[in-house]
Amino acid sequence: MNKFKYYFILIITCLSLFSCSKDDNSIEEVPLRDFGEQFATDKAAIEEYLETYYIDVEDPNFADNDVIIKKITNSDTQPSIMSYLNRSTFPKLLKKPVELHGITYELYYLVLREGVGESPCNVDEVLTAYKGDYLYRTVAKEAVPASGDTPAQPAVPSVLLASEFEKLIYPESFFSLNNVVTGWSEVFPEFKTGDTPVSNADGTVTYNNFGAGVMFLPSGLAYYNRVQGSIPSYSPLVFSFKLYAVKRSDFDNDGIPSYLEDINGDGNVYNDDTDGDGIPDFRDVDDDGDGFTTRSEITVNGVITPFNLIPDCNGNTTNPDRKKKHLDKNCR
Ligand SMILES: [Ca+2]
Ligand SMILES: [Ca+2]
Ligand SMILES: [Ca+2]
Ligand SMILES: [Ca+2]
Repeated sequence: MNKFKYYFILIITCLSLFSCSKDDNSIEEVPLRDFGEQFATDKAAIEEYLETYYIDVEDPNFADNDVIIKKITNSDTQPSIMSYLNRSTFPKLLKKPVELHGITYELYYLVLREGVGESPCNVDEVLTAYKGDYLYRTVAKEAVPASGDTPAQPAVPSVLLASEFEKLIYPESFFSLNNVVTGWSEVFPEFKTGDTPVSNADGTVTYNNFGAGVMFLPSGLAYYNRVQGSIPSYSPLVFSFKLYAVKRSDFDNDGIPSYLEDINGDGNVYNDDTDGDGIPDFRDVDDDGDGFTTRSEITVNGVITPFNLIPDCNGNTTNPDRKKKHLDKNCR
């Protein structure tokens, strides 16, 4: 029996930085920081940011969900972002646990509006307008006593600041959530697109009622030790974003879109492995491991059966819970 399997080669990237020693020009390896310790540092910075910054709405009607985040100068009129935590109404700040690097990250994201259309799964493509900032702390200065003609210098505390590194207002191309920072693939599936886009006479497209929010990523869910453009290594990132459109992927080209290979329906396609061979269904061309490719199993006379017309074990095409029972070899 032939087994049709694709085996993927993992490209192991070197996770170490190298630097030159000034003394002898030898290469010195800089070890990666501990993920748990770095997350604790990033979490402190993110929570300070959430406590000390507020949302200044550019459009008071929230029609376009354009937000500018500013430092609080008057706590009576400027509620902190943290004050929206677990609120029953929008804006709503939520926390999502993410298991990665042997630790559990707490990922904060602010929902300005959920959207009314479809949600991407974590390997679909998204069309998004977004703005990105990285968080950093200024260096504290100790007080310097007066000396001779030099007057005394007061101590200057460290301050948490945000610096914009990227802004995309009119996106033209899609990003694969499988190919961006981990935080994006965790947060975008929590949002939906909007109404059907309206094409205008001048060639532009108008989007309405799309999902919009802000995500606050610890560096472990962003670039971690890597320097990315102007972003220093180990930077927490803040992205405000609007989800305009979703493009479905079919990674294994088996005729079933990746999001429909999310058998347990948690928005994550990496933890669904029907035959338990270590290759998740969305990358497994033979999901049930019976030696027949999924594509051949759902193709009749060269035409792939649409997912909603694939019968389950009982020949039923209307049972929404049938998932992929049709691929269970026990059915045949
Ligand atoms: Ca597929
Ligand atoms: Ca899943
Ligand atoms: Ca598998
Ligand atoms: Ca099969």
